[in-house]
Amino acid sequence: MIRHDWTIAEVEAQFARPFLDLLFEAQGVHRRHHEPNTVQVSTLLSIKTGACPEDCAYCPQSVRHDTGLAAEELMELEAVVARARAAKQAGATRFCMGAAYRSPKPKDLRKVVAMIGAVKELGLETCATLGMLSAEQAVELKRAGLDYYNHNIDTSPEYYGKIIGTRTFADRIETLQAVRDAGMHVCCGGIVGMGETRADRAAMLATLATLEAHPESVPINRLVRVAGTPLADAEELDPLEFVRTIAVARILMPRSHVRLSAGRAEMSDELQALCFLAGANSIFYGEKLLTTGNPDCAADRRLFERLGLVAEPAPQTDAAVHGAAGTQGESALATA
Ligand code: SAM
Ligand code: DTB
Ligand code: SF4
Repeated sequence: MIRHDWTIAEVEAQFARPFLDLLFEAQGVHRRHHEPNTVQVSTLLSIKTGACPEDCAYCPQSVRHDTGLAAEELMELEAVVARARAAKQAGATRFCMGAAYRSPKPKDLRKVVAMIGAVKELGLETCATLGMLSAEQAVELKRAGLDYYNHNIDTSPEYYGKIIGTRTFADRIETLQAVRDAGMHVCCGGIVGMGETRADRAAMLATLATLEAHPESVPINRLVRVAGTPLADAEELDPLEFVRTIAVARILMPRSHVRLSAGRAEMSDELQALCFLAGANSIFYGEKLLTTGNPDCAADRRLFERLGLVAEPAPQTDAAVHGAAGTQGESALATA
């Protein structure tokens, strides 16, 4: 049964269970709703980097934090397509384009619309994360063929104000609603390890699990502590608490893809294996996230081989059906 009425107390009770009970149930839920041993593979590209006017305390791209990051203008279409083609060749099935915007300007959105069309032509699923959207902008992106829009709530409503001052939690929910109303898949999750309490982690997951429809994709990021950001010296989260967060997300949102997202570069194979056991079934693949490091492709190929994991095939898209620039079956990661 898929529930949308989880109370925060119930979610906290999930977090408090004995670790093995929690993992056993999460893995059971996972197997009832998903192919076991199969992981969805997405590649990220920062199409516009740095100089962001927002003040998100975790983010190396905020203009307010001196992280030594070089700002870059919106990339040209051809360069984006080349990166998408390489991602497909390496085995990704979804290509996520990220831009350091508060919200996209009309001129920029037109360029992103062209990128979405071109990436889709390659037979890849498309995802974008461009900040806040109006209802009209969401419709424009849907028309362009965008499959997923990523917009995270990041943390609990209560802790949110400690992390971000330039836009509210309610703003985030409004954008998510616009994405839903436009008919796109929602990718929405958060970050743990920002000094929040377990109650905050529970409230964040309860917020996602009580949305009218669960996000199809739920990225759980472990904070990447970047020098120069206010969270550079945040205390490291207990790795087993991170695994618990994944497990609770899996139990609350059985049909969603739960993505083991930022922070993998600092995780052992053993910790990642526990995250998969807890129900994670998606990763970011490629040596860079947006501006920080991620395991390289060879390391992830070894990880998949060690664990007997295979990449989830892309759903049949029109482009794939018509054979447009398709390289089905030639990916560097074995597919299910
Ligand atoms: N500017 C847009 C926005 O914030 O909606 C899109 C890009 S933004 C970088 C996308 C997400 O990356 C953020 O919502 C946050 O969850 C995640 N993120 C950013 N910096 C991070 C870090 N240092 N560690 C973990 N996740 C991070
Ligand atoms: C998400 O939840 N995590 C990704 C993606 N959505 C856009 C971003 C992680 C960024 C980590 C810090 C960086 O590389 O700049
Ligand atoms: Fe800007 Fe997004 Fe980074 Fe916040 S998370 S500073 S909105 S790029």
